[in-house]
Amino acid sequence: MITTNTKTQSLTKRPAWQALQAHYQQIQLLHLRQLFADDPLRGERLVIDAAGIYLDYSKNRVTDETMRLLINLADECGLSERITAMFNGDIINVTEQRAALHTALRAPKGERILLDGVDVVAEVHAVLDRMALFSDKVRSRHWLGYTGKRIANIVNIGIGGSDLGPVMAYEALRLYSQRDLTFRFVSNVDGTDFTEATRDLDPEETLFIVCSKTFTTLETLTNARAARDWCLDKLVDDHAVRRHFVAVSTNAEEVTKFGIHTDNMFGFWDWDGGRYSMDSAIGLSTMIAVGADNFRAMLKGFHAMDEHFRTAPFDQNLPVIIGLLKLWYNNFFDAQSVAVFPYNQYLKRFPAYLQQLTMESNGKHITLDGACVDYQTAPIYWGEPGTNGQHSFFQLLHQGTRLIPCDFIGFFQSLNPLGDQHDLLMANFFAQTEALAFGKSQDEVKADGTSDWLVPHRTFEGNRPTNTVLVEQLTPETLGKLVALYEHSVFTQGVIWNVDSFDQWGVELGKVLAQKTAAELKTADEPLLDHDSSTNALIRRYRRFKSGQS
Ligand code: G6Q
Repeated sequence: MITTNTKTQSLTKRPAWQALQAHYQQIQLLHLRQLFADDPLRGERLVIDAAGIYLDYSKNRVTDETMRLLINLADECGLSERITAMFNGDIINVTEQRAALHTALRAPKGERILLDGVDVVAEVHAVLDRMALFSDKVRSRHWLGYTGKRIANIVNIGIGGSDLGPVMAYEALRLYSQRDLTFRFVSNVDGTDFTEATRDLDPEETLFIVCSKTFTTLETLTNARAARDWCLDKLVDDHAVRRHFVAVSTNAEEVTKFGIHTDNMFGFWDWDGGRYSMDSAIGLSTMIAVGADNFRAMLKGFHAMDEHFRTAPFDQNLPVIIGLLKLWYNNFFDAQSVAVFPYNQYLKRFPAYLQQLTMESNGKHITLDGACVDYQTAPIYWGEPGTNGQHSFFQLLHQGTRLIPCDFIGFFQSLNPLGDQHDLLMANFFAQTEALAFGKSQDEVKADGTSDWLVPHRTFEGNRPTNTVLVEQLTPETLGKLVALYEHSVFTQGVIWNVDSFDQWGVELGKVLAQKTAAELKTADEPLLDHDSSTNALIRRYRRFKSGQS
């Protein structure tokens, strides 16, 4: 167990960190053109081909020495021990005094992981089996609504970790989904979200999955109540709730209070954080969409990446290398953000999913020892599917003033072959990383016959680092691998930054902050406001507008 009373050496004082700093001074200006010219096999050497994923990291501003020093840093920070601790279910989520055992969610049946003497893998599979029975019923149209009509629409209500994973997975695996079922996702407390999601649905044919680990989250409970009213408006009888609502939660008491019978509840565990839960019962909508077999294939993919992460030497370890490279730019080149570009339309929600995974996990400035960091932690993650981004913000990547390391994710095979469109997509995919790395020199621009005054504008300095991640095809299994790849790269970084990657006190703060203000907005009497003058004035103005006095 990692406790807060063992002081670890400050990261920036570690010999490996200082060696990296000295090394950075030497190579910071080294150009990728030079690195490739010096080593004609670089593009075949700086690659990892493992677990069905091909990573080419040769277009990074690193030498063999950089990689050696980065791995030294991981070693010095005890990454191996921390990986073992995570897989063993040790209390690595120190501030919440919990294990972070999401890897148990995809452990194969029969494997045993004991937590407080209980085999959690057996529990996981018991829930998976119940989910499979339920989703089979819905998919075979045997789950009937209260009036006897077949359920045709599934609406997932949840937010944050109880929404982003399910939405991303549904979009990613849409090709594998049952097309005669409609899926919608409601997260925002803005009434527009619920209203638009249900506008064309018939309550008699609609099933709500209320996903909330705590079952106390304001947005989700508010939307769930709106859903119940919407349903009962037509179905009238309270008993209808049983046919039209299921819950995914760890809080049976609150689920019952809401009126959902625990027979219709699918559980998970406090050792599974929200943003690490898309492969738990939180993925019920995914399972209904793609079926239990595909869901299990996704778990198999997760598990394959878990095993790779657990066992591969660091220099051949995909999550470790990706994590270390991002850290290299973040902490030594002072890069502020990381961009992720899936060249696959089905992965359009993948960057949003990664934003939560990376920024909620490592957006921390206090170490496990309770000290304030003197280095940067999580960068800002963002992205869009290619090729769309090329026609907007890629300009900044190519010629702006900021260094933005990027991950390009592509697939050999299209799921929707259409003429030569996949070749065109991939041509762009390859061309972008090439252009970012090598740019176009002044001489090359001049040689094109460009007028002198225009030459600086048309010159691309290059040396913009990218990773290329190539996968055969987007399948449930490869999706599981990709998600686990990023989960573990986030963990790798969290270990080095020495932060708790599994708590989220900032999110908790948000959950209580609005409660007080909500009461002040609602009350009929003029409330006594004790915020700052700006917030007080804004609240008064809103109240005046509401009461028609503006
Ligand atoms: C995830 C976070 C957060 C959480 C949501 C929803 O790791 O804890 O995003 O998932 O706030 O919480 P509930 O599932 O409890 O409603």
